[in-house]
Parts: sequence; C-alpha cells; structure tokens
Amino acid sequence: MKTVNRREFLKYAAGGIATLVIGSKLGWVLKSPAYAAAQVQSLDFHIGDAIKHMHTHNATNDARCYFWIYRSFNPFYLPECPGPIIMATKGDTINISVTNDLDEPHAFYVPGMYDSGPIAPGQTVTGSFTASLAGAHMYYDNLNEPVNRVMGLHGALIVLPDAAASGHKYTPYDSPTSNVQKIYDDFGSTTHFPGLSWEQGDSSPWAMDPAMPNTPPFRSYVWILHQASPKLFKEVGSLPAGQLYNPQQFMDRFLKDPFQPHAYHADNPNGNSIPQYFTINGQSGFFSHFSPWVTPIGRVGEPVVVHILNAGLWTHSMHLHANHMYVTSVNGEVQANPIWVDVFTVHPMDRVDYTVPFMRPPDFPNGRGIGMPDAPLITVKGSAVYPCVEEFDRHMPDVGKLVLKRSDGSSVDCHQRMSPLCYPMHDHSEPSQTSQGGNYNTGLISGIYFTGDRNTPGAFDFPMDEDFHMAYQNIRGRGVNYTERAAPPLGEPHH
Ligand SMILES: [Cu+2]
Repeated sequence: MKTVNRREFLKYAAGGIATLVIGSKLGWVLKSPAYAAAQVQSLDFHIGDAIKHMHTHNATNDARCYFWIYRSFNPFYLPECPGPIIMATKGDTINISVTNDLDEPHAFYVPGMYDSGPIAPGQTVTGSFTASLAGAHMYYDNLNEPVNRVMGLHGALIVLPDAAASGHKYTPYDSPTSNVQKIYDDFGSTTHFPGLSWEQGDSSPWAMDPAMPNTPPFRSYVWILHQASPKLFKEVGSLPAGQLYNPQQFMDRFLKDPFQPHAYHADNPNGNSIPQYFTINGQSGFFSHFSPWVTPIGRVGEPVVVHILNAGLWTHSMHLHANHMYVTSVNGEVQANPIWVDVFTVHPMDRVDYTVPFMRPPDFPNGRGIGMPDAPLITVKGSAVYPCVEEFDRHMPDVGKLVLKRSDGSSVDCHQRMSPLCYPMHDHSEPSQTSQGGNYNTGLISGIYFTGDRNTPGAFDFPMDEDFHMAYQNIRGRGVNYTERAAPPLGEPHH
C-alpha cells in the first residue's frame, strides 16, 4: 500500500520533460535555447509514485493514471513519467544517489554501465559510473521485470561522443560504420545534402525573431515510447507493502486481457487492463506534438538525429512524413547498411535512431530528383512552386474572418496562415494511436516542421503565424532562462 501523501499529482503540460546535463563538456547544450536543460554535478533521484492527469482528463472524464516515477529534486525538473533525460559526454563520471521512497525493492540500471542492485524501502544507494558508450540508452528499474519498468521507472541517457573520428565529422556514435560516417560527412558538404553538418550550428540571429539564434548544433530529439493501463497500474500500486505483482500475470493482463465493451474508467471498474494511454516522453496528442524534445523543427539543410526508446510492452512503428530517414543505429549497433525508409518498427526495449536529413520535402515538383535545390517550376500565377510563397501568403480562412465570440462578446479572428511547412509523424501500429479506445489524434503523434530553407539563395525563412511561433518557442526556446516572447507581427515578410 502506498501512502497517499507521498504521491505527487502531475498535471499534463506541454513540454514537461526536461534535461539534466552532466559534466562540463556540453556547454553548448546549456547555452542553446534549444534545450530545456540544467547542469548538475550529480544525479539525485527518488523513486516514488504519482497520479498523473492524462491529457484527456477533464471534469467529466476522470482520465488519471497511477505511476511509479524517478524524480530528481533538481528544482528545474518537474516530476514526470518518464524520468528526466540525462545528457553526458563519453568519459564523463556520473555520480548518482537513488533513494527508494516506495515499500518494495527498486533499482536504477543502465545496461552495460551501472546496476544499483536492489534498494530496500527507505534506503539510499550512492555510486558512480562512467558514461562509457556513446549513443542513446535507457535507464530503468530492472527488478521484477518488466513490472517496475512498465509502471513508469524508466528514462533516457544520451551520451555524446567526446570527439569526431580523425579526419571526419561528428556522428552520434563511438565507432560509426563507414556508411553512417559517410552520411554525416556528407551533411553540409555535398550537392545532395547542402546546408549544415549535424555538429554545426548557426548562432546568427533568426530573421523571424532576432532574440533567438538561428540553429543549435548537434540537433537531437528523444522519443521515449510508453503505454499505460490505469486499471493495472492502480492494482499494482494498491498491493500490501512488500508484495510483488506476478510479472507473467502483469504481461498477460497488459497485452491480452479479454475484450470488454466499455473501457475501464472510474465509473466502470469492470473494464479490462489493456493500456489506455500511449505516450511519447509522457505526452500524447497535442502535447507530444508540442513537446520541445519530440517534434523536429528546422530548416531544409539542418539534419537532426531522433533517438527512439520503447520502454513499454507494445510494438510501435514511428512513421515520418516529408522526409525519409536513415536508420543509423538499432539497439546500440551502428548499422552497416543504414536503410532509408519512412517507417521502422520499434519493439519493446528497442533503441532505434532516425537520422533525418531535413531535405526539401520531395512532394515539391523538381526537375532533377527529390530534395535537390533546383530552380523551381513556375505556377500559372508566375510564382515559384518552391518556396511556396503563394501558399505562405494565404490565410485559411481569410484574415478578418470572425467566427467566434468570447464570453465578453468580442469576436475572434480565426485566420490561420498556411506556413511553415508542417507534416505529421504518427505510429503505424494503428491500434496504439488512440486514447481510451477513442480518438486517433490523441495517441503517439508528432510532426516535422520546416521553418525555412537555408539552401535557397538568400536563406529563406518561412513566415510564422502566432501558433507556429509558439510551437517554435516551445521546441526551440525553452532554456533555463526561458521567457515568453510576443508573436511576430502579422504579415511579417519572408525574405
Ligand atoms: Cu501517415
């Protein structure tokens, strides 16, 4: 039995997850407003429990779920499931202290790097380990596997290499294969991938908002995939002190509890125990789409890496529109043949890296081949088809279209500018895209946004409307000293 007063009540929030940066070599992470990051000398985790308002929670739908969480007491980090993203450089020493505030044994485990062993209720374990392997790793509680991990005790550890291979550009890896090295060497150096290298930023002021730098270096995103069953998690959390839930029974209930006509809910305790919530970094739907660590956003010519970690028990297939991506690493193995695809399957506990070139979306007509910075075709109105200025200058509906009245009686202009270029990302394992058996758009969704094209002569920025500017701030602008900025004036010229 958990004591209620230990529980945190977590409310959904866009961009809740934050980053703890170890060591001193990653100063660029802290300096860049791209990363909601705080520097720490050591990790101080408490293992506790929480009830989280899921994104569909409201007055009539009691969509709350019980979790076990790794909580850092760093004041910058708000409690959340998953735990904080930890970033370090290869070779860094990571000092860690983990206190178990629950009433059965728990652990902190990073495969190949650290194993706390069982931490008894009320105990604190301290230790240190070396960030010895570059790439994306999962940390989790490996006791009573998979129960403790799936209950919420997991997070991501991203280790950057301390140097590029001699004579080459940086990759996210220690010993990249020649083909993966070639992709990263080609970024910014070739006619097929003009623009920036992955390691290269652009600190000149952004034309759309001079308070923000153009582009951070080492553009990295993390997608921790997870599924949550409110009925099963509550049951596990309600066991008498010290009693463990049978792992086989947990998996059976989680994966194949018999169908019930109505989902489990506060008013329907007979619903089944399969997951009702599907999350990326703890968020779904709008909130995963607008999370700073989830949605890649940048210009054509600014390649990024996306680290995907499946902490749950269901299989997902993350499908990106607009660009194919190279699958550059699978479960720590840098790929000899980094296939170029638009969807790839991520099994439970898989770790998959997408390297996204951020090339011109190939659905623009082009004389020579996809993504090439060719002279554009011309529309009947005489504009270039790309960058698509005719679309950018449109508002749907037109500016001045009043359709709503606020409670004070004033009208709302609901125009929406048709830029920047936004494409979806979603899970192709389609049953897992819904929430509570419902809406397709409330599951594992995100996107990819093109805010400009640095390969068009004059380095074109796509005009931002207010809500996209907000998204950009959420994704790019939430450093430690984050302050909200006003939206750009309507009709700001692109150039
Ligand atoms: Cu699709």
